[in-house]
This record gives sequence, C-alpha cells and structure tokens, in this order.
Amino acid sequence: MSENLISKILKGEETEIPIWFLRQAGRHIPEYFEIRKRETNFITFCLNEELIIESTTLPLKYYDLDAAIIFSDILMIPWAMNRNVQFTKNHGPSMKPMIPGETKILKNICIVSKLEPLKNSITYLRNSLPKSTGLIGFAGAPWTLACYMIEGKGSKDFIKTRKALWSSHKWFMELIETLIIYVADILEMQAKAGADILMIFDSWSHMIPNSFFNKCAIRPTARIVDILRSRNISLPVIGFPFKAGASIVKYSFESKVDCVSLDWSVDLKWAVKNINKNIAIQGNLDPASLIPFPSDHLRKNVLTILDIMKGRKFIFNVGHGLTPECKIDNVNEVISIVRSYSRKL
Ligand code: 1CP
Repeated sequence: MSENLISKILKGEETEIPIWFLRQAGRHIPEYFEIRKRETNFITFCLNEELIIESTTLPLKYYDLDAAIIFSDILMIPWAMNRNVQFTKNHGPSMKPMIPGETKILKNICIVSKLEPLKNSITYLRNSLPKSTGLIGFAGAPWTLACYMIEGKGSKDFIKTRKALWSSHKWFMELIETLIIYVADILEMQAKAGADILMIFDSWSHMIPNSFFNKCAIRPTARIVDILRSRNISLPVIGFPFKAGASIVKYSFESKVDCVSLDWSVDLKWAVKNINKNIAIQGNLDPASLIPFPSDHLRKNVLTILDIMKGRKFIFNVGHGLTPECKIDNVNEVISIVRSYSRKL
C-alpha cells in the first residue's frame, strides 16, 4: 500500500487531489453520540484510549478519506497546564482565567506525560490504519490558547486578551513564549508516536490587532516549526490562520508551514495569485453548504474550487469544521466529485 496522498503532495510529489474534512470525527455522525455517551466528562473522554481510537476511525467507516485526525482537543494543553479546564454541556469550555501580570507563568510542566493516552492512541492507530490513510496530529496555536487561558472561556471578541496584549505586553509575550514550547512538545510527542502530518489551529487569529500579527501568529508558528526541525521532526506542518484575511499572505511566506489552510471567506483566485507558491493550500468549501439536502449548488461549488486550484499543490477540505447539521450524503457526494475530477486530470 502506498503512502498517503497528503504526505506525498506536501513533499512535492505528483498525486491525485487529497481530501479530508476539519471536524470530521464528531458531531455530524449520529453514531458519535453513542460513543460520546460512554463517558460524560469530555476531558476524561479525551484521555480514554479506546474512545479516542473509536472516534478517530468513525468517519473512515462512512467516507473514503485520505486522512484521520486524532480525536483530542486544543484545550488539552491548558488542561495539562493545570488550568482546571472543564467542558459543560451547552456552555462550552471554561477554565481558571489567567490574571495579566500574574508572576507564575506555569513553566516547566511535563504536559507530555499527562497526555500519555493521546500518544498511545496515535501509536496504535498508526500501526492499524492502512498506510494510505494519513494520521494528523494537532495543537492549538499559542495565540488561540492564550485567548482561552486569559478569557477563561470562549468569547466573541476576546477583549480581555486584547487588553492584556496592550497593557501587560511583556507578560503576554512571556505567556506566548511558554506556549510555543508546550505546543512544540506536544507536536513532537505526536510525531514520535506515529503521526504523519501536523496541524496548528489558530482559530482566533482574526482577533489579533494587525500590528501584532507577526509577533503573535507568524513568529510563534515559525518558532514551533524551527523547534520541531531542531528535534529532527521533518513531518509536514499545516497552519490554519482562521479568518486572518490579507495577513495570510505574509503568514504563507514567513511562518515556515508547508501548507496553509484557508477559511471559507478567502477568495481562492486572490489566494492563488498571492500565497507563497512553494507551499500547498488546503480548503475552503463552506461547511454550511453541506447542510441543505438535496443541494443544487454543491456540485458547482466543489467544481469551482477544483478549477481555480488546478496546477497548485492542493488538499480539498472545508473552510472550518463540519457542523452538527452537515449531511453524510453531501459529504460523500463531495468526495466522489473530487475523486472523479482528480482521476480525469
Ligand atoms: O461534548 C462534546 O462532544 C464536545 C464537543 C467537542 C468535540 C467533538 C469539543 C469541545 N471538541 C471536540 C473535538 C475536537 N476539537 C477535535 C477532534 C477532531 C474532530 O472533531 O474531527 C478537534 C480537531 C478540535 C479542535 C478545536 N477545539 C478547536 C480548533 C478548531 C476550530 O474549530 O476552530 C477549537 C477552537 C476547540 C475548542 C473547543 N472545543 C470544544 C468546543 C465546543 C470548542 C469551541 C469553544 C468556543 O466556541 O470557543
């Protein structure tokens, strides 16, 4: 069996167009809720090898995909940093908020040893999945983790975080530096356990004041990649600067990622012209277009993306996670359109 298409394309080899979906493992597959019911606490769920493995492989039962993404959450880093992370039904995640200026910035915690089940699940999955299915390990980017850690929960504008950036700048950057090391550590652990591809989610990068985008998004990502390379991890890295607009161009040239994942708001013709041509592009179908069924627009939307991306290193994906309302039949239709288009190239 050959190596997975995503690793191949990211190494610069000619391949068919790879396809997988952000948040493919959860929510929109009814069977997920049966698995989810076996553990009420979401953190405990993310620390249970059997449940991690079942959730990771669940979408492979329904879809012909080129990758599985390991089932975990970006907030497992703050959890391992002892921030008292909790997931409450209908309220989302919460944790002990960090107070700007707080002197103890939680350095030198061995977070990797606390995430042993994640490591073991990756090793098990890499040994049991076919070689043609890439295994994606991931982490949140330092800015996005800092957002949750300072706010203590999700937010629509992360005002406390942005205020801390201006008022306690030195402290804020020290927190970012601390998180760079933890993100590098957790990605290194996933790589050594058997992941084939690594992804960094900067889900709140659109909250960064533009004059700080370099300092808070690009440079931390480049430092993480540098640390990984210095530890002999040569795996490709996908970066996802969600909704970062025109700043994605600079990110594509300077963050050292091998692929940039684009949200659904990005004009792909603009992206093809402006994004670093040496790296791959992933994206960017609107996940909401997978909700109406039957859909008159789906086929046309998918073909438009494929036509624009012709000739570029490209991984088909959605522009953000699949939502609970996404229809399995629509997802399968997208896969079959991409596969048949790709074979005709
Ligand atoms: O009880 C439940 O089932 C909780 C729902 C849930 C799930 C299924 C959460 C809580 N996290 C996850 C899994 C998850 N999270 C995966 C696994 C793979 C998959 O589903 O295919 C991944 C890759 C993530 C990553 C993640 N978590 C991100 C980055 C991607 C993105 O969507 O931008 C973010 C921002 C989170 C935080 C988070 N975890 C969970 C929720 C509800 C949230 C968002 C909170 C908010 O609105 O701020």
